[in-house]
Amino acid sequence: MGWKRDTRTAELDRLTATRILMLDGAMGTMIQRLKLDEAAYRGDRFANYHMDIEGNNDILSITQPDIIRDIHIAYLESGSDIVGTNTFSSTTIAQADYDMEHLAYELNVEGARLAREACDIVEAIDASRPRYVAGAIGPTNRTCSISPDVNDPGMRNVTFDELREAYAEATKGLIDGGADIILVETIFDTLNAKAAVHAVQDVFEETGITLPLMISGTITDKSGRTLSGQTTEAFWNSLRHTKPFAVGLNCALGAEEMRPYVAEFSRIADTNICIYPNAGLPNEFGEYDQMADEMAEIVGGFAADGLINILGGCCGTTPDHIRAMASAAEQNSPRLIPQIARHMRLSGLEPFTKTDDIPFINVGERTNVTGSAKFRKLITEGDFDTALDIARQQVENGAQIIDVNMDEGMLDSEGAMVRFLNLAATEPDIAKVPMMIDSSKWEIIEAGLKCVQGKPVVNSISLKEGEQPFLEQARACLRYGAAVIVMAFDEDGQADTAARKFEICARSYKILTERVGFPPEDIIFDPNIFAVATGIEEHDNYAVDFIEATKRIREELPGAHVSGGVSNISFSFRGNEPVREAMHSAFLYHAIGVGMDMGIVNAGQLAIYEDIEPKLKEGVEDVLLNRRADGTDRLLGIAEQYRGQKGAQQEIDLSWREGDVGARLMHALVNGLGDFIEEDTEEARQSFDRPLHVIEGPLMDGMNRVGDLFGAGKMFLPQVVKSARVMKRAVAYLEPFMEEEKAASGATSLSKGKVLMATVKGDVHDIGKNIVGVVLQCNNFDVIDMGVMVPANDIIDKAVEEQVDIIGLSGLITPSLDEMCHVAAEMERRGLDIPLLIGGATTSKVHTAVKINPNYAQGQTVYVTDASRAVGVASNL
Ligand code: B12
Repeated sequence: MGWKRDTRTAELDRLTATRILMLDGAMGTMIQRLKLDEAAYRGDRFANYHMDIEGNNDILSITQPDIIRDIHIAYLESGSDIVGTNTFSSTTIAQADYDMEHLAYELNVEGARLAREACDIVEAIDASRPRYVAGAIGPTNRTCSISPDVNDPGMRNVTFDELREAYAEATKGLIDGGADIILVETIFDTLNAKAAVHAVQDVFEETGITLPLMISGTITDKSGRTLSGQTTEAFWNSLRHTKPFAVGLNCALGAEEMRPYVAEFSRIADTNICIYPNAGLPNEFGEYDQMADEMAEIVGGFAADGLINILGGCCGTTPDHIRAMASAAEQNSPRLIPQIARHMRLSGLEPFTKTDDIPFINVGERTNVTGSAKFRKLITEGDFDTALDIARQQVENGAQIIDVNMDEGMLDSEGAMVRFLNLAATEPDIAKVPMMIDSSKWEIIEAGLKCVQGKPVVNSISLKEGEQPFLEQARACLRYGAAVIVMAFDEDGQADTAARKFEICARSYKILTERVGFPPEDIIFDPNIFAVATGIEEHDNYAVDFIEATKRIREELPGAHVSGGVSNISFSFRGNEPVREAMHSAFLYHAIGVGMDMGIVNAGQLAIYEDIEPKLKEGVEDVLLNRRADGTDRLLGIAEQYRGQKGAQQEIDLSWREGDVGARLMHALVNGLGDFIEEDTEEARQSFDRPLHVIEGPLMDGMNRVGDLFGAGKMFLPQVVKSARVMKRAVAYLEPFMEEEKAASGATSLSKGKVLMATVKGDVHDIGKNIVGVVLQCNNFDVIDMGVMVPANDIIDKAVEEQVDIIGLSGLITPSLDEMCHVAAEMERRGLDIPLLIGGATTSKVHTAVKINPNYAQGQTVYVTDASRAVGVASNL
């Protein structure tokens, strides 16, 4: 049967379900082998061209079409199902190097046409299966997220719109030339890729021809990140809204080095996985010399482990490699596409997934010119460096998303938004978290969306101007790959009653999910937090209205989230910090209880719910919950006592110093108060036999209390960050005493062995791990501490390199349990047999025995409850 584009693409899904499909190998390598000279590149058409064009491989589609067609045929004959067009640099942007911008469209048409001809020739001989042309779109030689000028990190030499325009032209050419698939490849900057896919989707819409889309990123080195700094999962979160037919990796690494990232992709992506690594890493001469058999053996391992659906080669690979890899792949079934749990999955340089383990997301609010006078001053004065420090501090203090707002009448708000986001993109400490692009003007939001490579949140859109603009903006958010905050605002105004709030949110939800195709988990409603206790009776029920609406939204609009600007609630008490702090905490406690799971909060303006003085708490809750008619008057009366006091009441009230040392340590940890921590730790040390017992006694009790309050929504992440800092100070104070203990015990300094300690990937908790490290060191173990968020591969590489005797893994959040299983499986695969210690609050004896241990048959896996036991266990091993 003769294949046509639509029958071929229809067949693609069926084929990928039945076997691993083969892509081709390198085009550049094949061209280089021919050692073409300048004259050959020029051909007849460019014989008198005004500059040298040798090296412009894409021009060969015009000047030496036979060569390009023959290379495609050679790959097809060696087993490729899909060949990529010779169009890697066929954009106006990349062709500018040769003054050939005007040829971009033609290069794409010719590139696709030649590949199609080759496929048709091979299909004519063997029509049993279709052969596919993947229209290749390269990254261009410019990057949208990185400055070309070291002195000005905010500068860019290409914009999102310039890229989008160039990519749209390329896409049209590829489609007109007969491409069956569009392949956006070798992505080192995700923002470039977002521009590319945006353009591709625009062209699909314009032409009415929608082709399968393949996306291939490039992890530049063993840091496991793209050149623009994203991890594999962050990269995927940025692009998964484009629903590609396949996603994966190519170039930069050989198959061996690529393995951990392929495994990661395979785990997280609910689509086909496509990989085409280089033939090893380049040698001293920049050549690739991994032989076909060797490469086939490695990728055969990927196939056997069910990691891949589509396979090919990049730099250095040839038809021999494809033949060998095809026969290795043939013996295995394609990877089964996993079902991935539906969560809001945002990203900065790192992924951020809103799972049920995270009841509440703290959005940093200080980078908002309307909310922070200090930030506004810095921005209006053009002091962006100091303004960036504010963003950095917020992340350090526990903000999981940064809200950026530049809406100020006297400011070039769009310019300020672009500059700030471009600068923030180059600061890894800030850029690691997702951005929230906040403006009341759509133009400013859109300008911001063109600056972020991660998956951001738009704040906000609404039905205020009617359905048409709402639809357009929602569609744009979806195309840019953003989650979105929807205000409870419609043509009649901002909703104030619970019924109106819910009604508008429900209407918005219906439009978004049914007409726009917006994923419900990416919708966040803001049902408007208004000030209470204003003296106006109609305002008395505002907090209750919010809480009731929140409850209904979470119950009746599945997947959607609820957020709000918390400080509004206490507006009537401006200047009275203790009352405001109490109101915020109490409000959050009740709203989170019914499902509010995100909020713009000033972390400095929060009390610990449990610690609010009973009388104040009652007064505040009477008002918030509208429990009595005279609530406002009563609270005003109570508030008088606090007037003029600074916030964070506890810091001034020293009555907590009267308790015993255990109670004082508890109070200091729960409230994040460091002023007396050394003093109290010393007192505790004197009453315990050993310094370690202070850690495992009162200090652990304190942290567990923090954990309980946090888990119950009575403490918030920024407060836990403060507690952790105090805990670290207490532990640091005790360290020299533990060292002393070791010296006094007269123990020889003969090493008992080398232990590698790490907190696993995805987990930042390190207090426990650090303590275990210190305790082991004090007992004559050499400890190599790899820090937090350490990928399996790095742990194993280091263990092998340092020939350690034991690996100790720490993890405190549920996802770490899976990651520990993965580390164990990788240890097994890589032939290790040293003991593996497992510890940290969420780990358990049962989980270790049932889930981790079976992955590691060659070695022993031991669960350890606490630091003191670690020494005994390690010594026995
Ligand atoms: C402090 C803290 C934080 C700090 C961490 C600061 C830091 N640098 O470590 C911050 C604020 C950053 C934080 C963040 C988060 N946290 Co937290 N955090 C805690 C808290 C309150 C205390 C942890 C602690 O330090 N305990 C004290 C130490 C000494 O105990 P330990 O780690 O268990 O260590 C001892 C033993 O377990 C053992 N041990 C530990 N490791 C190892 C390793 C080996 C090899 C061995 C032998 C022994 C061993 O020895 C130690 C000493 O005896 C716990 C609550 C709790 N009860 O644990 C929550 C807790 C762990 N966090 C939790 C959560 C949900 C989070 C966040 C996801 C919150 C969010 N909304 O984003 C983020 C996670 C970010 C991430 N990707 O990791 C949850 C986890 C729930 C779950 N099952 O997933 C907990 C349980 C709180 C709760 N009840 O909800 N957190």
